[in-house]
Amino acid sequence: MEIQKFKHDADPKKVIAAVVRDGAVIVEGALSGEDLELLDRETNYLLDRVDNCQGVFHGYQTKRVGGLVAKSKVAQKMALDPIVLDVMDHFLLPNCSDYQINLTQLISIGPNEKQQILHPDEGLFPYEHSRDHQAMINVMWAVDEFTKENGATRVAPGSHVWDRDRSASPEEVMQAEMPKGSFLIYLGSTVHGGGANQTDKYRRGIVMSYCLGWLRQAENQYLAVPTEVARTLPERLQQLLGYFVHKPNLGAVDGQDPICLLQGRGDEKVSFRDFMTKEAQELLDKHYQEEDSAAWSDLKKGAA
Ligand SMILES: O=C(O)CCC(=O)C(=O)O
Ligand SMILES: [Fe+2]
Repeated sequence: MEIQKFKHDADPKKVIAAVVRDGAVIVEGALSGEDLELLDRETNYLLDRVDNCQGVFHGYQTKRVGGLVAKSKVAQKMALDPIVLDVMDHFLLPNCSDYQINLTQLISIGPNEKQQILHPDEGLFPYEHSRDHQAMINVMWAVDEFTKENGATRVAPGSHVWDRDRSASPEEVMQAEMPKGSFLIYLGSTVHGGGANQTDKYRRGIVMSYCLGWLRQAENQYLAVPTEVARTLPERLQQLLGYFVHKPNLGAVDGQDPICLLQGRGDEKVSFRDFMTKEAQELLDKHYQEEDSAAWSDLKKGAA
């Protein structure tokens, strides 16, 4: 099985269908030459200021930088890429009232780095869920061209539906070779890992990871992005950082949507409000209209 490739102006439905089938897809040509030049400078600046990671999983010849929404203008744009968000809507919205950024990470695999162990990223969340429910989805953006030689991400297409204890045989693993400015989308259940870098240059990639809105974020976005910076961002990006109430009742501050506080338009007096899903609101309305205790027990079942 190959990793299917699309251009950035492709029909999002076809991109989604490829992810449903293979658990991974490549989309090319998502950044302009100007964005790529700026990204090159932004990432080099950040990488000059960090040391190599220390660990077999993160690597010893690899550098990583987080908090990219605060640190890179181009990353702010990447996080809101329309095709990426179409894919997230499709896979994540059936199981949450909104999703959020899970983490942002610049990964620069240095010369002589060994290949990373193959893994699914969703192991981060210590709960077992059914295969038709995605907890997280990652997007690996190529800052440099990804080649077999420089450590293009290794992926086992189709592994998103394998039994969890099955491991990939060598012929089931492909490398996500792609020009810079492309991205690889892979599900949290898809088996993958960084490749070995056999060249004398770094391979820079940026992971933008998204997860269900009711999970704990791998990277604490409220601290990774200082409030002064978060305030200046587009509203959709503020919501993706986690400034929203997951319906009906997660993430509020004094009963209010945190985005109102971030944007400086909170209520003057404390005033709790409901953030019901449409279904829950209908049941509540029914209950209060009829004072019907059967509807109330339906609501409790629905929320369980
Ligand atoms: O750098 C890569 O290509 C993949 C890295 C990865 O999968 C990880 O660190 O979890
Ligand atoms: Fe990974």
